[in-house]
Amino acid sequence: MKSYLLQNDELKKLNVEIPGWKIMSNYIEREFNFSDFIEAFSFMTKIALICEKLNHHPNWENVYSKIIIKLSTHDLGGISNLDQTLASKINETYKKNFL
Ligand code: H2B
Repeated sequence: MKSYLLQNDELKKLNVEIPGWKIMSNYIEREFNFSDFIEAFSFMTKIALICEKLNHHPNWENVYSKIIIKLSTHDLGGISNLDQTLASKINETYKKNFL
């Protein structure tokens, strides 16, 4: 997929299109909490496969049952359509498997 930086009007719509994500100046961020490490890591494994397919990868940290994911497009220096696509797939994966 060709990536491009989101324009202001597209950035404004993100809170509706990818609920739960905080929109920062150069990246988007969401925190997820699970019941234990195995559940958190299982979520990360599912996401990792999606990232490889998209060739788009998160900055993330995991502390036991908590995961903080930050998405930005390093090649373009900001938030792109690929970040939006990945965030949306992450939301779907969470809803489908962990809610
Ligand atoms: N992931 C993210 N988040 N941003 C990028 O700019 C990026 C990536 N670039 N994954 C890709 C890999 C690029 O470095 C490779 C060479 O395609």
